[in-house]
Amino acid sequence: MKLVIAIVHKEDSGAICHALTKEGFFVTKLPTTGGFLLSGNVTLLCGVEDDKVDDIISVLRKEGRQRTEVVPSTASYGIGVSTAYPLEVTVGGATVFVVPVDRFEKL
Ligand code: 2BA
Repeated sequence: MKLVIAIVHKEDSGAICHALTKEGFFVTKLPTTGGFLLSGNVTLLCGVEDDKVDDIISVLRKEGRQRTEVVPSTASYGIGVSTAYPLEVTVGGATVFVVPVDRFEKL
């Protein structure tokens, strides 16, 4: 079994959760904050059998959109870093970690 941890844009999170649950996956949605932009994103936790991991990644690929975000010049971003000019960064459709699960129980 694997735990798929996916960090997605909050605007895509509803469609992604809907698509995952429609396909029969169990999902937990956590409100999170990116350390660089310091803006809200969403982290999804999905425990699945090994052979289903690629199906989840296909849904994320389909529903998650890459975006360009502009950090205003007045903003300070990250840990104590600030920019004199507006800065453009590309935020990916999803950042995905797949980790092994030693034990899974529902009590
Ligand atoms: P943020 O940390 O807010 O980062 C937003 C975007 O800013 C990133 O998009 C990347 O394009 C840029 N960025 C982040 N850190 C940077 C740095 N140290 N130097 C230059 N540019 C930087 P993504 O890479 O698509 O990441 C989207 C979100 O996924 C991140 O939001 C963060 O919450 C999470 N994330 C990405 N990589 C991660 C990792 N290796 N570990 C943990 N979380 C990660």
